[in-house]
Amino acid sequence: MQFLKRRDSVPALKWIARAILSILLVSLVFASEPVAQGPVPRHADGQVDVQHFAVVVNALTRPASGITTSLSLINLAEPNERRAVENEVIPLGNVPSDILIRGHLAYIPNVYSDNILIINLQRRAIIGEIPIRAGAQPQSLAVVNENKMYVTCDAAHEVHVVDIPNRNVTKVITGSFNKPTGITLLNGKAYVTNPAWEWDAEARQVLYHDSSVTVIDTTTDTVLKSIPMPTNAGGIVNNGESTVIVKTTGDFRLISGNLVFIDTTTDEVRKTVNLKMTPGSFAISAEKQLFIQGGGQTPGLLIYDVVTEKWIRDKDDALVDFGGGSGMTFAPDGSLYITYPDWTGGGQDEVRVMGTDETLLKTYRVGPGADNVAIAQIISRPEDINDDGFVNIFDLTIVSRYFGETGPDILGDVNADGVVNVLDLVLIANSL
Ligand SMILES: [Ca+2]
Ligand SMILES: [Ca+2]
Repeated sequence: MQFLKRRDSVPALKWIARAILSILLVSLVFASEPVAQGPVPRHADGQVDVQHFAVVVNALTRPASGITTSLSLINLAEPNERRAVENEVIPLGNVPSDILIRGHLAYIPNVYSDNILIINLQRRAIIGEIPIRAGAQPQSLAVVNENKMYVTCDAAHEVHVVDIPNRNVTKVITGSFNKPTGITLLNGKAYVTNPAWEWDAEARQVLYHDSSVTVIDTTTDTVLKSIPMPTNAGGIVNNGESTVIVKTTGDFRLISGNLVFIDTTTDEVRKTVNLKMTPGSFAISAEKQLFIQGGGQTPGLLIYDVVTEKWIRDKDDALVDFGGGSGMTFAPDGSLYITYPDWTGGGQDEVRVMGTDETLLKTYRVGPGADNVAIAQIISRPEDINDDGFVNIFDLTIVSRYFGETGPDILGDVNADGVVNVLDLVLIANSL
């Protein structure tokens, strides 16, 4: 590998760069190198640009009608509801099931494509993928640290550990999993829901086995405990302190859903609230209020206060205007983004934005089968050369590889001045 080219005309700078790189190389002897991607767009003056978006996963596939899965982007700074939306900007895989945002990157697992797509939201491009073992069926994602991501794989009854910089699965966690689906991280542990359902082909119905939450130590990637749950535990969130909240759905017939509160200091169930209905999706606000969609028979948005452990709006007092939604997420300003997918393919898919005063602020028309939604603050980071969402030693390595090269759009030219030199190394070093 060639690290320095003879075109650099300043011997002193070259010597400094060579010295820096020698030190780096020593530390990189055992580190594998990631795949380098194309240049990142940026302001020529090096200004950092922050853009606020809602990112919507459109999950409907209907090949006969030309409908495929895609991502829609909603520019939250654009007041005009039509102009704010860029629909179907990026094609997705077969049944996208989650979205996780890290900086300018979105990670999207596709259940039947055996992968997690990596998307650069700024450039509106797929920049790579993390392959998942065929048939494992990736469901939900959680980032443990800048090197490690967990993905629940329900058909494999496993949680896979992803090496983020190298974009591959390096470890598989097995244990008491049964269709692992939801995941949340709190205080050095991962909590994974096991809905434990099974399709009984002979009886042509779903069977529900013993549901549970599996607790994983995120340092050692080992299973610590299995906590029994009521029927069909799926959604899982935490309050940022010492409580994990699980939503069980029941069997859609006789058994109703529950909210189950786990104390993470003991990993025991502290409280169970019978919802007396079949709940839909749920989300937790910064004020620790749970917003829960009532199911088919009881549409409406319910609100439960985790702090006082009381209903703010129960099913007799639900917000009917915001019922019937699918994906839900809170923006930093406290407004709630709710997707309304049109699964018929009729194109009536919407995102409704509910303000903190429970009024409708916006309605955006989005792509077919609008399901998961996430909020992204896309910060222009030209220092992240390899597009893995972090500025670290891998980016320095790439600068070293292209050191001394000149011309437009060279990989490693962080400040876009047409040359890869010590200034680019310094910019990355300052962002470490
Ligand atoms: Ca990087
Ligand atoms: Ca430069």
